Amino acid sequence: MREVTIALAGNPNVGKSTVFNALTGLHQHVGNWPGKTVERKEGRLILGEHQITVVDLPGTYSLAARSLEEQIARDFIVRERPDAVINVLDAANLERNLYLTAQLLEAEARLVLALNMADVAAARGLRLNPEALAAALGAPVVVMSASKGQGLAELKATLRDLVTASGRAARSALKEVAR
Ligand SMILES: Nc1nc2c(ncn2[C@@H]2O[C@H](COP(=O)(O)OP(=O)(O)OP(=O)(O)O)[C@@H](O)[C@H]2O)c(=O)[nH]1
Ligand SMILES: [Mg+2]
Repeated sequence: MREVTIALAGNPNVGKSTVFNALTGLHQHVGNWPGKTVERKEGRLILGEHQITVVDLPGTYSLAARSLEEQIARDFIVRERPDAVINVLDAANLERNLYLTAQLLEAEARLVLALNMADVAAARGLRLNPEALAAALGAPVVVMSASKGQGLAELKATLRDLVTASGRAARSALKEVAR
């Protein structure tokens, strides 16, 4: 089994921890970020042959590193280089949420977009176009209502595709070319 790390990033209160709990169940460890008072939650998820460590990052509006939370999120993404980042977004406030997405893309994180709170968006009459978003950003997009367990199976399937050996090989080949 290959060790894979996936981080959850997103604005405050968009459902990151709900997704984290749904993915890792009871296999969680809660501590603090080294030298900080901010809580660090890590969990385990098995997908096929992959043993995955899932890290729930603090909620941030950007990676500018102005606050402790932003600094922690930024350092983890830039230094630890997780195999994938699940960017959880509030589908009812997409425009505001996509600011962080742009910064994650700039940091060359390998993203999966989880358009969460789809139930809230639908109740407000908003129509989501995940295909257009995926095409524009070059990242897979999953529509979810995490608190209702909706979209979880699709998220797991997407993650599984992303962390397969071929995905990793393609990425290291890309890195070689970019050098
Ligand atoms: N209606 C609705 N509520 C949701 C959904 N996902 C999460 N919630 C609720 O939204 C609230 C915030 O969820 P959390 O998972 O704590 O959000 P978070 O992103 O971890 O928040 P911070 O860690 O504070 O940044 C909770 O009350 C959840 O139950 C969803 O898809 N639909
Ligand atoms: Mg949380």
